Formats: sequence, C-alpha cells, structure tokens
Amino acid sequence: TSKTIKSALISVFHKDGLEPIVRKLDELNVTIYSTGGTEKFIKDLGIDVVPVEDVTSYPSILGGRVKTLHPKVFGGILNRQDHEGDVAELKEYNIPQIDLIIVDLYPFEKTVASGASEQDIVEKIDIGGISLIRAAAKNFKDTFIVSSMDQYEDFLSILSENKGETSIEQRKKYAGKSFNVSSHYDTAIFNYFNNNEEPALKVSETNAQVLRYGENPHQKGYFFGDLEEIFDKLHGKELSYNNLLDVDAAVNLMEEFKGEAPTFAILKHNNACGFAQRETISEAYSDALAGDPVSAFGGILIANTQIDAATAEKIHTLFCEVVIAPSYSNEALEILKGKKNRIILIQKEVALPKTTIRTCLNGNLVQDKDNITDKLEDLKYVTNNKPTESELEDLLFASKLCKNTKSNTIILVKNKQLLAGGTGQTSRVDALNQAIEKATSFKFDLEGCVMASDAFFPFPDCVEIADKAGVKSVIQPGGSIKDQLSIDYCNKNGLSMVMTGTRHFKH
Ligand code: 93A
Repeated sequence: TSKTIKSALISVFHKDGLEPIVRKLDELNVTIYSTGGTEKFIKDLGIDVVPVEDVTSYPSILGGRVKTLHPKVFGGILNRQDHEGDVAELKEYNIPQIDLIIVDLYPFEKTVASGASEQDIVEKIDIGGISLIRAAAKNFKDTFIVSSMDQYEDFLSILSENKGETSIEQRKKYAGKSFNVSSHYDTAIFNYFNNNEEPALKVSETNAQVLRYGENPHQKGYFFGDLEEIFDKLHGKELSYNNLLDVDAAVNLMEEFKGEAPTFAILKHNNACGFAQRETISEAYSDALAGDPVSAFGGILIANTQIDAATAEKIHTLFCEVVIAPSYSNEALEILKGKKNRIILIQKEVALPKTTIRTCLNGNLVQDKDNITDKLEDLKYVTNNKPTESELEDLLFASKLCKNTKSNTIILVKNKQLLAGGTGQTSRVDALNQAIEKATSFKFDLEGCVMASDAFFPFPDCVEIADKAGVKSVIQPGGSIKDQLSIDYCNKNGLSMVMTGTRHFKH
C-alpha cells in the first residue's frame, strides 16, 4: 500500500543537508511542522512552516527538554489510518495527521568525545527525538521515518521519484534503519553510564553466556558460542573465563596427538606444564605430572584416550580445575566426581574453527589458524649428524608442543616427555634458559634430550647454551641469515639439527 506524504514534522540538530529536502517537500505542497531552531532555519529559506507549538498549544518548556513530547504530536504519528477508532479520535481531539518524521538526534557521542562536563553530556540525551523516531518506525504502515542525515540523499530520490508517494517496503526499510540508529544511540549512552566496561558486542542480542567474571573478578565476562556442542559436562562448577582459555589451549594441543599412543597434558595459563606419551594413560599422567608437579596445582588436565580408574585414582589426589577426555570408565568417573567443584568434560568429535579472532585497537584481527603440523617428510637435515630414529620422534613431538606454547618458546623433550618449556619470553635465550633451569630444578638429566624452537635462531647462542646443557638434537624452522653459524656450531660439537621451514609463533 502506497501513501503520499502530505505532512511532515522536522526536528534536526544539524541543519546541513536539509535544504534540498524541505524545498522538495514545499514543492510537493507538504505541510511542514517544526521545532525551534529547525523552524527558524526553514523560515529563513522562505518556506512556510508551522511551529510545533501551534499544534500542541504549548510552549517549549524546561529549556527545550520538552518540545515535541505531546499527545497531539504523538497521536499524529502513531494513529492507524485504517483503524476507525483512531481516525475518530484524531478528529475528536483535533490532532493533525503526520506522515513523515525527519530527525537528527542530539549529538550525544560527539559531546562525550569532546570531553564535555557531565551536565552537558546529560543534556545531550535526546528524549523527544528518539521518541519521534520510535513512534514513526512503529507505525511504518502509515508513517515514513528519516532518522539520520546519512539517509537524506536516498530519501530525496524517493521523494522525487513518485511525487511524495512511498511504498510499504520503503517505509519498513527506513523503520529498520531507524532502530539501528536508536539502538546505536542508546548503546552509546549505556557505555557512558557504565564507563565503557561492557564489551563492544551487544550481549543481549546474542547467545552470550554470562560468566562469573572475566580474567579477574572486577572484569565482566561473556562467552559467545555453544559449549554443549563440543562438550558433555558430567560434573562440577561452571567454567570460568580463565578455565575456558585453558580448555581451548588444551583441546588445540591435544588435537595434534589424536589417534596416537596414550597422551596426557597438564596446562596452566594456556601452556603445557606437563606432557607425556606412554603405553598407558596412567603412565602418561604420572610422567606428565613429573614434568612440573608444582605448576600442576590447579591445572587443566586432558587425555587423548579414555581415563581409567587407575589414572582417576592418581588425578584425585591432585587439586585440578578441569579434566577433559574422550571418555571415562564408570569407575573412573565415580572417583573423579569425588570432588564437588572439579569440572569433568567429555570432548565430542567436533571440528574446531579454522580461523581465530581477537580484538585489536579499534577493530579485530582475524587469521587462519596455524594448521600446519610438522611432519617427517617436511624435515630438512642440515647437519653432518642425523638425528636417531627416537630423536626424530622426540623432535616432532617437541615441535607440536612448541607450536601450542606462547612465543618465544623453547621446548625440551626426552623419550616423549616434556622436560620443561620456556614460555612467553621476550628473547629466545631467556626461553631456553628458563627451560633448562626448570628442568634441572625438577632433577631431570638433560643429557640426550632434544630442543624445539618456535622460530629461527637469530644467533648461534641458543645452540651453544643447549649443547652445554646436554641437548643432542634440534628442530627449528630455519630462515635466519645467520643459520649457518648455528649449523657450524652443531657440526663442530656433534649435535644434529633439522629445519621445518614453518614458523609457529603463538601470541
Ligand atoms: O530535549 S528533547 O529531548 N525534548 C524534545 O521534546 C525534543 N523534540 C525534538 N529534544 C527534542 N528534540 C530534538 O531537538 C531533536 O532530536 C533534534 O535533535 C533537536 C532539534 O531542535 P531544534 O529544532 O530546536 O534545533
């Protein structure tokens, strides 16, 4: 159903861009009603305009806080033209029909951004304008709403096309746009009152799960997604923000060891602090724990095979936040349920996302996930000595761990057990020294272990330090202009080195 615009109420903060529209409306013989400043602007163009006060028989009061908020205005906007009662009431109360609303709201965001005082900011919370927008949008069947200066150009062409006649589709489309304007406007006000502590995303409009808090108790936290799709939660308290980050790290790490011999990982702050592959999951757990029994306290545990009773017995003596496995024996489950808060998850066979997203400055960084796992056939043997078969297995094992640890990282492995890792260091040498110190403090003999690095060695210092600590073989991407210095050192001192060609930064 098309309608022809015969009357309009215009109330705009910024007057720019309005002139061609009012000229067009005048040409189409549209009756124009308007508020103070806008009315003056239109009158100054030499165009007839009716002050809204003439409609309401009321002056603008409270310094302009109440200008358009009146039944005669809102009755004119909200009446249903196909509704007998509405039409009769319009007549009874002498309310003029209003077919078009044009509003440019008080510039709330700009006022906040200008560093204005609270009083000035509060005055810029538009009440009448936002109400005009809502009312006209609600009644889009009869009323046309132009809610932003951005829409002027398009609206002008609509006006010109059919001599002020508009279609229901056009009116509904503009109503839709106006709710975008109003929700954006209210979000800005909301953010101002809540010190911008809310996430930029509109939580209420999504399937966000409200978390107890964010990384710390003074931060709010939300999870966007469906955890039930990926886990069956069998027991325990709610997953926290930090739990979720650790669980994500755990799941991605274990993804690399799917289908392999029983493997167990213990994670803290998104990095593995214990990791081992053994003939049974129970042994794998023990040797993972041995890697760093101190860090394991309060950790996140993940297994790549079913957790049996023997393993559960051992786990039960440890305080840990979350246990993840593809399944549990009945007995194991009963044992693990022995602690009220312990979260027990079954990980379902669900593909993980292939991209990662994080906020960055005033936008987001999106990237493909690091989907490359270094394989035997990718390796380039660059030293005179070649790694032994078991060293090769350890090298690839270490490289997968390295890929899933925060950069800069160095990983030391022997017999498919993580001896120690240097994680999140600002220099590779620091990462190596941290790993050596940690492994030695837990009484590991580093003699004969292998080393993995997430990125190339810019200098030969790392292989020198590693050699002195007992490292016998090294895996790294290569690509430094000084690669040869590291290779020369290895050749001189009997170490072997392989290059993968793939860097695995993780920040
Ligand atoms: O203070 S208000 O919230 N009270 C009102 O009743 C009202 N009606 C329109 N602000 C109100 N407006 C706003 O006034 C419009 O959204 C527009 O931004 C501005 C236009 O005022 P003027 O025409 O006097 O320049």
